[in-house]
Amino acid sequence: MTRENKWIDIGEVAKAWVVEAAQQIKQALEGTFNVEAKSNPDDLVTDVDRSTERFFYEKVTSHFPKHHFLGEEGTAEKLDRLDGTVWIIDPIDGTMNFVHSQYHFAISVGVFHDGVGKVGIIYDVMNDEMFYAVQGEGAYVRDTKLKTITTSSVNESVVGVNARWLVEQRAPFRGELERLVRDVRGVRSFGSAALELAYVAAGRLDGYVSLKLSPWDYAAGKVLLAEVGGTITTLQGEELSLLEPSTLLAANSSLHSAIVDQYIKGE
Ligand code: 2AM
Ligand code: CA
Ligand code: CA
Ligand code: CA
Repeated sequence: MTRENKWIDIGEVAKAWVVEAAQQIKQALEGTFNVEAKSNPDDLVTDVDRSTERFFYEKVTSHFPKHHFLGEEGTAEKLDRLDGTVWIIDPIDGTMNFVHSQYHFAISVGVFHDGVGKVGIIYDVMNDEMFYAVQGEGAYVRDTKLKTITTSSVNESVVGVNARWLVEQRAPFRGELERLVRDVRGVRSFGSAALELAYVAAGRLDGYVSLKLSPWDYAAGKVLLAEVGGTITTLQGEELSLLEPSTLLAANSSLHSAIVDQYIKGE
């Protein structure tokens, strides 16, 4: 049987793996696990991040030997191109929440083909909330189809932003972000970039800003946002690389252009 859109089938397989990985993560939370700092004391990794990434790596390479794999914990070799099918996976997004709250963290899985987003899955493990999209087929939360996101002005918007960026003297765009944070209706900080992107797609946040994210943080969110008319780029409005870290701005289209034009590029 050939399906018109093979990405629907790949998406179903990926969702089943995500549910299986989530069960293993919940089991791990009942025992003890090792926590280490990576680049700095706030940058945590646990055994569970690594074993979950390995679980996906083994699933992808055994079921789809021609596909490529990019994950935060470096299970696969470094990838320098997006040709063919690439799985971009963050096994646990929001590791600090995982360690400190045992709540509000996600598995993020994006599948891209020749650089085009095909499948996006963001799964809030403890809340059992699955955000899911296949290119051209719409985006869903659980079984509910997400609507096209509505536009909003800056002063009627609630935006996700990490407060740390505003007190970091050397942070780029600090002054611009300070002005934005003053002007918006409210700011929120959930500690999981993937969930914040899912919330923008679901209309729970109007926008999300970060000064440094990597492809695994936003790959799945990019696929979700494309299905609901959201815009996701660097903070300066450029296309995201999917291979290198960058700044990030995701929002409804009018808020996105207002932030780029009036705050980042400056009037
Ligand atoms: P992580 O939990 O997978 O590391 C926290 O504000 C958000 O930023 C999380 O989604 C976190 O992903 C992400 N992040 C990206 N780079 C980070 C870093 N160097 N240190 C901490 N969080 C980082
Ligand atoms: Ca991390
Ligand atoms: Ca992450
Ligand atoms: Ca992670």
